Amino acid sequence: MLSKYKAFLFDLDGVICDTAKYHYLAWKRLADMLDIPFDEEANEAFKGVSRMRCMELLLGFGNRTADQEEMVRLANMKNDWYVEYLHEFNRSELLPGALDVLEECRKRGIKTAICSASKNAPIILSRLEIMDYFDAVIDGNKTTKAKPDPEVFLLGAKELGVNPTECVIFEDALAGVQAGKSENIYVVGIGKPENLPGADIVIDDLAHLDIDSLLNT
Ligand code: B16
Ligand code: MG
Repeated sequence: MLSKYKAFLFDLDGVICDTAKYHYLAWKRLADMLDIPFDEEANEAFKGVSRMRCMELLLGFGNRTADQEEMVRLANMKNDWYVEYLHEFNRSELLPGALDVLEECRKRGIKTAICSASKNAPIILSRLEIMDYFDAVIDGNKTTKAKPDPEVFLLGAKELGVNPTECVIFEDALAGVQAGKSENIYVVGIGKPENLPGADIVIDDLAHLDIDSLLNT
């Protein structure tokens, strides 16, 4: 392989699979319990954001505050519901093109890592039966700083044994795009260009990825 890119770093939720609706159901259940207004539009702000930051945002929507202990209790409640919903999760939740790109990486010898904020990444990968497609999994259990800090991507590159600039990041959240660009890493945004300023290219989903032209960039 002659390309300067040796490894692909994938965000999980919103790039490989669609967990957003399950996060939404669990946050909505908590919001209803607390009598805080919350809808799918408000849920957009939670994408790519850590669990405790989502908790702060939710309380903010209701002009509420809570001490740290109470916030952890409520966030744990939400997570228990979310994990319960994940029992329904299966390969049908893979986003278009995800499996094809992962298989192509294996064929071409491109290293792969998951670089996600989610502490539930191992459960999700196992439910999707795609664990074997990744050489490294960096998730919310291994990081101390949330995106837009680049920690998760730098750890991914390190675990794969490549330089960060030899990687391509695939990311659906603005904070993830900013994290990658702060280290001068090539970022493919997944979603709408207007939501992902700074990404090197933006495509609707991985089904629209042209690997040959990316590797020749
Ligand atoms: P958990 P990503 C993120 O995953 C989700 O987009 C975000 O909505 C969620 O709050 C965060 O993981 C934490 O997830 O509560 O499971 O630890 O997009 O970085 O793969
Ligand atoms: Mg994401």
